[in-house]
Amino acid sequence: MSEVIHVGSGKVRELYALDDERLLLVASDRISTFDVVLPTEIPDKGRVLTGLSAFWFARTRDIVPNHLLALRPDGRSTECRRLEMLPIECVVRGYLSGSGWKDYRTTGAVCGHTLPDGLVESARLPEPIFTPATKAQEGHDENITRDQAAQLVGRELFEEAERISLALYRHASDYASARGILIADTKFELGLDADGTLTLGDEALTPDSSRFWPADEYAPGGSQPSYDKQFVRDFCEAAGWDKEPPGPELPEEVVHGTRARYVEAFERLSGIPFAEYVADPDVVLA
Ligand code: Q0N
Repeated sequence: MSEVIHVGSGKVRELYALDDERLLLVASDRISTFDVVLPTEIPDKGRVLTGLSAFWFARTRDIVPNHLLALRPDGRSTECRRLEMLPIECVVRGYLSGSGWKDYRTTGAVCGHTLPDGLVESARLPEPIFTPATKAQEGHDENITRDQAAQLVGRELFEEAERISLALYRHASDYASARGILIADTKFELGLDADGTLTLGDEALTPDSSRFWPADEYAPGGSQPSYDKQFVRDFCEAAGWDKEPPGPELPEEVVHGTRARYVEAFERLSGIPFAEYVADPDVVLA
């Protein structure tokens, strides 16, 4: 039995070394809310996110090359090209929410983008904006200005990362909104391959790396329901949980309702029945 080298872990994903050039990215069924991983898993969540990410990778290869080499038959593991990751999170926002809304309310700007006066929470922005953030080892990523980001990666790479991120967001948000899902914002991780080519890594355009909102319930002027996690949030609020770990166990109906939302997002966006993906993950690459 050879040693498996654990390269890194996120709240809900693990990364292992396969060899010098390749990594294995494994998406678990764990779910986090209010920044805490809950003790109850959502069956198939890791498969849904892996399949959706692979679906987008296959459809955005003309915009930017990506790290995906192969999907494993389990549907939750991907073999990836090892990259040298940029030290910034590439965030794009099409709507004013989360830290973007917070920064706008206090300063009128987000990451150096001055925005029109009078925008309400969840407002659609006149144009999507690139709002880079630092990669925090612990706690929250911190929004930084374009100049700070350019200092971290160099002006030329910064400009290419911005152009790629905006193009990916525009493509995906147009596609998703036509299928009833608003992508309020999203985070990309870009890195350099062995040839120095800027390449899309991590998972992309999933509900864990983005804010998905149901388009038919969109009502600017307050916070929006989450496409995927709203049942979980509502349960946690009603349970009176103080948002400190450990989080509450989820009841069966919340687990099933949440699983159904993930599967629905997969099917709406990909147009592929989830059972077909489970039977043969490569269907999302066609
Ligand atoms: C890498 N992270 C981010 C997954 C995400 N292809 C790659 N090459 C080199 N490094 C990385 C990737 C990718 N993807 C990405 N860390 C390393 C955070 N991780 C945390 C664990 O789960």
